Amino acid sequence: MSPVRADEEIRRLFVAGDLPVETRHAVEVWQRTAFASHEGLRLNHALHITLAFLGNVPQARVPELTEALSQVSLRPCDVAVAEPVFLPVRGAKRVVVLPLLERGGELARLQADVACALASTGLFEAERRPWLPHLTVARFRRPGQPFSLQNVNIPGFCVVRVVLYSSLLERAGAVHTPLAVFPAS
Ligand code: 2AM
Repeated sequence: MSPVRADEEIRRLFVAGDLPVETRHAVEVWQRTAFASHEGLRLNHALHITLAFLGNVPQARVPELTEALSQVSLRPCDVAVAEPVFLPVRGAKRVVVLPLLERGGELARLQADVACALASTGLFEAERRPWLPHLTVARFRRPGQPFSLQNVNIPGFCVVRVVLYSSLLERAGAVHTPLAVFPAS
């Protein structure tokens, strides 16, 4: 990866699959009840399926990423929402996630294609650990212990668009701004 110059404008970037509005609402309803009495966690309302986290990238290189992503063949992906999991698996927990399940592997293929397209720019290196499709629903303020959570009953949904997001870390939480949207067809 090329070094970043001190005078370059930098963006913190990631690529994610978006949720249909009904799914977003269903997750929010579940979050409100499930975490009502857990003040040690911050609910995540910026719900998305992270496909690739790029981190800091010079603004001038965003068009290259957009071009690479536009070459990916995007097909709609059907997924089901599984019961909540506390991560990391070992040790004190940092997040609560809803894993996503799929039958045909389309979402996993989409993630691999996105990662490959991004890697072709030299601005992204795929993670070695296997990708876990999930929605992060809450973050521990301090690493903590798991607790029992209400079952989820959120209908399955279809991922129909992929978005290149810029993430600005503010005091009140991250602000995510879409830079480019890629609809599935
Ligand atoms: P997650 O919440 O789906 O796990 C934007 O910051 C998104 O990128 C986050 O929602 C998070 O995805 C993911 N992310 C943030 N920091 C990351 C890192 N250091 N490595 C991998 N993914 C990261």
